[in-house]
Order: sequence, then structure tokens, then C-alpha cells
Amino acid sequence: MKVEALPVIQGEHNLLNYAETYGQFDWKDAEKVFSWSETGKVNMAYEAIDRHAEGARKNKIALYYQDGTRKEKYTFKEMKELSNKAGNVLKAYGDVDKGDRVFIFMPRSPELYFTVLGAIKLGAIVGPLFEAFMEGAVRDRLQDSGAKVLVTTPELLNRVPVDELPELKHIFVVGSNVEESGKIQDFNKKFEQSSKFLEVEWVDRNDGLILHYTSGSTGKPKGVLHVHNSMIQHYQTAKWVLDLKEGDVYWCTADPGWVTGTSYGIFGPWLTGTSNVIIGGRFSPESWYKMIEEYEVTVWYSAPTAFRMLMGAGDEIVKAFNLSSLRHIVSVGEPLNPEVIRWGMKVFNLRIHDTWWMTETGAQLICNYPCMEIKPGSMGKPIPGVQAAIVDDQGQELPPYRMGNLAIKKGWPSMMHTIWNNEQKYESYFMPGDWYVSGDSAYMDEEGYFWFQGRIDDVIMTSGERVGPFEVESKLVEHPAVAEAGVIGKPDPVRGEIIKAFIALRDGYEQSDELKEEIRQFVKQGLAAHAAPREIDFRDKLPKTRSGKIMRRVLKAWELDLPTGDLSTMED
Ligand code: 6R9
Repeated sequence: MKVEALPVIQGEHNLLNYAETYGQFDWKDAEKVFSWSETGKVNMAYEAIDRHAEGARKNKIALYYQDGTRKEKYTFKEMKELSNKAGNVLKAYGDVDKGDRVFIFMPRSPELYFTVLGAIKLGAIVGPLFEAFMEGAVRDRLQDSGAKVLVTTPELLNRVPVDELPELKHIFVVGSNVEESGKIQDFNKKFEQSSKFLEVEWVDRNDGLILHYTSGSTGKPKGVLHVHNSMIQHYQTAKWVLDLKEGDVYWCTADPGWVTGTSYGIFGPWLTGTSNVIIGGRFSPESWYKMIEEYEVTVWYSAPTAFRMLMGAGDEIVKAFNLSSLRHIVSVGEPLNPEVIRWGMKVFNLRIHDTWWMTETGAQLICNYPCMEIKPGSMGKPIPGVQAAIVDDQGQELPPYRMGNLAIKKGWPSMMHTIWNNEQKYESYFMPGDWYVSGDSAYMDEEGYFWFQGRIDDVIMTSGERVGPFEVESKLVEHPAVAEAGVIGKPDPVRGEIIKAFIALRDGYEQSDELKEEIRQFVKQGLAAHAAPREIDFRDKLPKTRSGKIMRRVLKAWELDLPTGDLSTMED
């Protein structure tokens, strides 16, 4: 794909010279920002909140919260006290100790954040769940993790199959006038009465911090365990990649049920002492732009699916808001289509910076930085301290432009510690040469930029050509009629596979065979004849995860009449 690079942004960025820093950087030096590198007293919540509350940032706003009914703000000092109170509730009435699993199953609210931090202060392992999970998904995760405590809301309580969870001892319900019985306790009442003083539990850097369940293409979701040590990388990437500085107001749109909503919705911003905006409730383009305007957001971290929705809502509504506070936009979760970057340049006059990482990697690994040229469609380059490569199935490095496994040399600070109850699964991520194999396929160009092609299983082999679905999808969304596209390989006796596209049309476009043909020709001329979808199906909506990923395996299962596998993370 031919692209025009977007030039470096001049200015006072935290990372000023990528190549030089890459050559010199050592993680051993990075951990020195934390006093625990000398004292040995480690706790993520202390570093994220208390450290600032005890210093010059104590009266700085840590959290701006807003949803349909609430609008609140809290300083670092208040966050310290309120998370202490939540910690005291969990300790006194939930008997929470170091290493216990405390699960959080509720929509975003300030209490969610107090509770996550409070649990971490006790040395507990936090398991955040999406509020949209149904009973089966909740049961699988609580059972597998052996959760002892659950914090939820009255609305979600009936999705908790209490009888099937013998290890679950205490359920705290966040709401007013909760009726207490059996395991169920009124969180708010106890919270009111709790002390704002709490002794932080000092842990080892490799003690458990957070457990994120993530789905593979088959089997039950797996629990990815992260440890306190990951703070080194959360901090460092919040500096380099999010470019967070003292005066910033930062908004990460992700829910804490997704790793982006914890690593960069909680840890990254607060470790750097940044004012963090958290918005609950539903998505609408108007309300999102309104939040940027109202809080004068300077740094915004979101996902391609959201940017595509905003793009679909048109350029006119952007003009109705004053978005001049924005200075840095960052994206994660799915490949960022060049079309979306071009749209961003047009409406925000800013580059959107793609970042690549996974639940398992805990923090950003391959990124675009303000100090670096952006090649639209590329994920960027590995952060300093991280070595990335394209390897074959034996772990041999491949030369530029060869498509293969995107792999990372083991040893970055935020790497998962294990897969809960499944050491074997954990081991299966690694290849000879100490490579962590991501399951994504990509290639690297001669300048060291990485280009995403698809999940390994998604890559299409058609008439002997390897086609990454992302390239085709990106071309498809450039067509004015196409809002979203998902592309799969469909088995074909002659060609091996043919390319089949599922397309959701933009408002105002009618489905027709002529339009299909027009779209086919558009890809053929814009990309390559072999990359043009031979079959196109129109759908009102594409199956997506809650973090916005198009679920190609579901498209494929539909097409081939196969079982769809675990769907608990699918959007409603
Ligand atoms: C943080 C997160 C991980 C998978 C990953 C890849 C896809 C994430 C991407 C991207 C292309 C990017 N992915 N970022 N693909 N470009 N910038 O998303 O974690 O939910 O575990 O997903 O998401 O396929 O392997 P997670």
C-alpha cells in the first residue's frame, strides 16, 4: 500500500529522539522513579495515588467523573482517603487478604475506582468484568479464579449464580438501602462508616495485581495475570506514548473490563500524576465531543471502532464543539485504517497515533510517537527497551517485507506473569529464542515500521497469495458507502480461499448488486485484483468485541456453519 508519511510534530515531547533513546534505554534505570527500587516496598495503588496525595499534587484533580446522572471530581488526597475507605470495607467485612481475588462487576462509577485501588492496597488481585456479561460469563470467570469477593450493583446481582460459586464468600452491593442477607452486604453503608486510614500492604514486585480474562478463538476465556512490576512500563509508556505532562487532562474511553481501561484508564495516568477523565454511560458522537470540550481534554486515547463511528457521524457535528484543547490522540485495539487517520487530520488537525499491544503484554509495545514520522496503516516501532521481530514458525527472524509471526523478545516489565490455573497455556506463547509469539501476523519494512496483517488464523491464502484482511478492510472503508467491513477467507476448491467481505453500509446507502460490484472494483483498482472480495454480504452490524474488535472468527463460523466458540466478550 502506498502511503504518504505524516511528519514529526515539533515540540516539547517526553520522548524527543526515538533512535537515540532506543539505543541507550535500560529498564533497570526506569524503575528508579519508584522509591521501591531501594526500599523494596511495592504497591501499585500507593504509587498511583498515595505518593501524589502525600506530595505536591495532593490538591490536584485526579479524577473527573461524569455519566448520565452524576458529575463529580476528586483530588489525589481524596482518592487516597476514599480508596482507603473502600479497602477497609473489603478488609473488615470481606476478610480480604493479600493474594485473594476480588472481582468487580459494575458499570463505571467513582466507587468502582475506589474499590479497585482499595483492593490493590490490600495486596489483593483485582478481576474487572464488563457490566454487560451475562450469567455464564460471570460464572466462568469467578469459578476459574476462585474469587473470594465480588463487588457489584443491585441491577447486576441477578446475573451472579451465587449457588454455583462456593469459593465466593462475600458480595458487596453498591447501591442505596441494599437488603443484606447471606453473603450479600451493603457496600455504601459500610463505606460511610469506614475509616479513611489504611496501612498499605507492601508486596513483592512479582505479586499479583490484576487478572484480565480474555477469549481465544476456542475454549473458555483465560485469566491473564499481571503483577505490580508492570507499573514500570505503564509509567514509562504513559510518558513516551501518551506523552502525559503535568498540565494534561487525559481521557481514555476504555472500560476497565478491557485491559486498556486498567493499564491506561487507571495505572498509566495516575502513576504519572495526571488528571484523569472517566465517562460512564452510553456512546454518542455529540456526548463525546462535548466531554472533550467541557473538560478541555488534551490527550485522548480511544479505539478505531470509536473513531470510525465518529467519522460516520460526519464532519459537521465536529464543528459544533470547541475541541481546541486537544493536542495528542492515540488509538489501540484494532488496526487503525489510513482513512481514519486522514479524517483525523482533517477534522482535528492532529495525527492519530496507533499503538499495538495485547492483554497478555500488559502495556504498549509497538507505537507511534509524536517525535516520529507516521506511516498511516503502520503500528509504528517498538518502544525503547523492547525488541520486536517477524519470525517464522521455528522462531527464525524474517527479513523486511516477509509476512510472519509478530514476536517480542521476552523480558519487558509488564509481561503477563502466568495464565491463571493454566501454566501450559502460558508456556505455549513462547518459541525458541525467547520469543513471545503474539498470534498476530505482520511484516516489518526496511525502516523498522511494523505493519499489521491480521490474526494468524485470519490471514487469507488466495491463489497462492497471502492477503492480510486488514488491508482489504481498510480499502473497503475508504469507499463512501462503507461504514465498517470484516473480511475472511472462505475455502474454495480452486483458489484455496477466496476473499469474502461483510459490510455494514453508512446511513443513506441502499444494498444492491450494483453497489457490490462497484465496491469490488474499488478494491481491485485501489489495492490489487487478487485482494478484491469475490463475495460481499451486507449486514446491518458486524460482530464485535466490547473493545471494538471485529470478530472475524464469528463471521467465518457463520459463513461455514461452524460453532462460534466463546461469545462472552461479544457486544450486544
Ligand atoms: C490492547 C488490546 C489484542 C489484539 C492484538 C491484535 C489487536 C490491538 C492493535 C491491534 C492492529 C493495533 N490489536 N492493537 N491490531 N493494530 N494497533 O487490544 O488487547 O484486547 O488483548 O487485543 O488486538 O490482534 O493481538 P486485547
